[in-house]
Amino acid sequence: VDTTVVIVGAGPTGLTLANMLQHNDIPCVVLERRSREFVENRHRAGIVDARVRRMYQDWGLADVLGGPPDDGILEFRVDGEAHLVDHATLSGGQYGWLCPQQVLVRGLIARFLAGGGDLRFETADVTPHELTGDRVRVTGTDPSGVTTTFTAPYLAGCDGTRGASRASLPAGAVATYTFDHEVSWLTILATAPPPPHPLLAVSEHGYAAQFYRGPKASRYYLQCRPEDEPADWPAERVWPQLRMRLGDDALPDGPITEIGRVDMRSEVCEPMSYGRLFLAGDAAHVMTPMGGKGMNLAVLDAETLAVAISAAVRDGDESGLRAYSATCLERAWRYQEFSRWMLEMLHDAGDASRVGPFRRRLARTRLAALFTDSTAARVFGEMMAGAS
Ligand code: FAS
Repeated sequence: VDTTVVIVGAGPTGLTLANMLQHNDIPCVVLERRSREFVENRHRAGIVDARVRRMYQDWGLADVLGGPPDDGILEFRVDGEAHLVDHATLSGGQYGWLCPQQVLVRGLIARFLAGGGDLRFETADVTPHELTGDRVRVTGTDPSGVTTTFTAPYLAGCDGTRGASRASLPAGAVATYTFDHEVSWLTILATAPPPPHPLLAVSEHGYAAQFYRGPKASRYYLQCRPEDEPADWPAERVWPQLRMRLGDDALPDGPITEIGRVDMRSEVCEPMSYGRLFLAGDAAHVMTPMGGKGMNLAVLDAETLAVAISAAVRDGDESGLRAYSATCLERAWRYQEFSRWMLEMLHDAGDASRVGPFRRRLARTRLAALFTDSTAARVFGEMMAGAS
């Protein structure tokens, strides 16, 4: 199959890129190893920030966003005391969307297929070859066992951190920067009423949070020990802890539909391109869920790459492709710094045993500034809206 762009991975990044290329009449093929049913039910992110909402609108893709608008208000509960921060107003009226990741993925798939897009689920053993010639060659095997060869001038690696794209890079082609934040969370999905606003709670008992994940669903984060396993946390232990840390004895509960542990670690791969391969989204950088930026940062890479490939194909102008890595990395490091700033603030301000009294006071000072210092609050609002 000869095309213009081969995209590996049908997550938010690959599907956003595919829809944008389709919008610009640039042929592409998407190769996804999982089934449609699997990718459409992978619950992860929950908020599309204002910058990304505008991006989808600009590309005529606003209809892929399901769910209600985000009113832009976060509730910080510090030792049981509530502080509402209206980051939408602080950012000059920029509003995001409460769009769970699986809802966005469903919308992007439907839109791409409705436009006649070539999206091949359950493609096994995707293997990129010849990354540095004029054309890349990628092989993949369909469910009937037939192996197909795809050739194209451009290859987009949108297949996450453990995908085939990263694995196809020769040793030394990229440097990988990783960081262990030494924080672990239980990540819990439950059929329980979502909070009126995202709720982030700081207390001496450890961090906890609750987010919208649908009209009858909530996502909870509960700081735990790194050695804790989900099996150590049955419902009769989870709910009292959540009530205590969220400071709400009347917190409604419900069936826990998913529980896991996420160890907070970050990763950035430099550069984000090699020959004809362009890494995008989690294939190039991983963020913690703190600040809700991982998916938002990922799809901004897709837009940068769509614009760059379009200029190269239409006008022979490859300057965007040459600048792709630097453009995306500048943004990725800003998002990593914001997420780390927030993670430190909300964890060091809580459990004193973690970092000692001096850093605890620093974190408390950072939190207090968020509620009292208009400059600090505005900077926070701008980052919550998403930096371009
Ligand atoms: P993805 O990993 O989503 O998609 C990659 C795709 O490539 C997958 O469909 C995979 O099946 C496919 N693939 C992999 N290897 C392949 C191969 N060899 N061949 C073909 N296909 C292959 N972000 C937020 O903004 N807010 C949050 O609250 C949040 N919470 C999270 C909670 C958890 C538990 C996790 C794990 C992540 C969370 N994230 C959150 C981050 C997450 O949303 C990612 O940023 C987002 O999925 C990135 O999208 P993609 O880059 O498309 O990668």
